[in-house]
Amino acid sequence: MERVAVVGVPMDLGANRRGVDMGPSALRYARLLEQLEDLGYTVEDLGDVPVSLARASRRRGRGLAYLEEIRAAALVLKERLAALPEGVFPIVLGGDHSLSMGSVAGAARGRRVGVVWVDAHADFNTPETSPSGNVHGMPLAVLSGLGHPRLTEVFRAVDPKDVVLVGVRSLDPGEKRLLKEAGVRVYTMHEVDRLGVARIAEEVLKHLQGLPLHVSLDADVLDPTLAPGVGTPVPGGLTYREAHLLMEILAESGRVQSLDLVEVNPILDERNRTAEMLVGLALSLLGKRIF
Ligand SMILES: [Mn+2]
Repeated sequence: MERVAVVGVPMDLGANRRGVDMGPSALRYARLLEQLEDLGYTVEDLGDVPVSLARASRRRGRGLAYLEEIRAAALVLKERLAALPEGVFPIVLGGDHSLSMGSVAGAARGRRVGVVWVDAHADFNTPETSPSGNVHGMPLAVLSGLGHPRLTEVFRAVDPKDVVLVGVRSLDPGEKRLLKEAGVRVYTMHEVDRLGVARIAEEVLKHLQGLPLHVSLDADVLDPTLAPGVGTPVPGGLTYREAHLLMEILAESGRVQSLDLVEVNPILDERNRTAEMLVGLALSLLGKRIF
């Protein structure tokens, strides 16, 4: 692929920390588009998807927060990606991770795809298992067909057996059970330590053999010392080289066709280093090599 389309989703309605809506700007300021052009890509910035200005700080009551607002924004994203010409590689800039319901469903265009979800969390909660009611803890379950029917009816897009999680180190109890029942393959940080990222990446490619791949990269998979600008930091994350090596090996497969960069919160960041980390990883995934 030689053409890249960048789409921003300035959404924080799925999370309870304000500021992640500024993630798309931070990623653009980190020179994502210019550096992709330096790699030889033709890059088009499609701008941002409209997101409701409902104020997350004014949330009232229980239940799923901002279900309809999130659904609407993710649906616009889904339609935008599905309308891209074949051969254009979409990069979606978040925004909280609930946007990935739209990006995966849109990039898949109704076909079978493999999903590599690189995240400290599994985002596999349902309204029944979620401790918080925040939708950004649910998108991978929704994509797999589990969750609120208002979401699964439009975003169900993958077989959970075609989903692999990498870098996980924080799971809710109900989520663990659902992941096992659904047959999602999970590489926690325990496996990263034991097996190393190179072997995991090769196993991921083998497990998802023959499928086009969507990579959903949550900034909180990185160790918080490298990526402090996230709403839900968890100690013990991927190192700089582990994260790059994972991207480099996935890039070598030639099968990655779409990417999300999510959960960058510039308010919590230090001099935009979290956005810069994610941009560096995107470049590795799109073929930037050391030598
Ligand atoms: Mn996530």
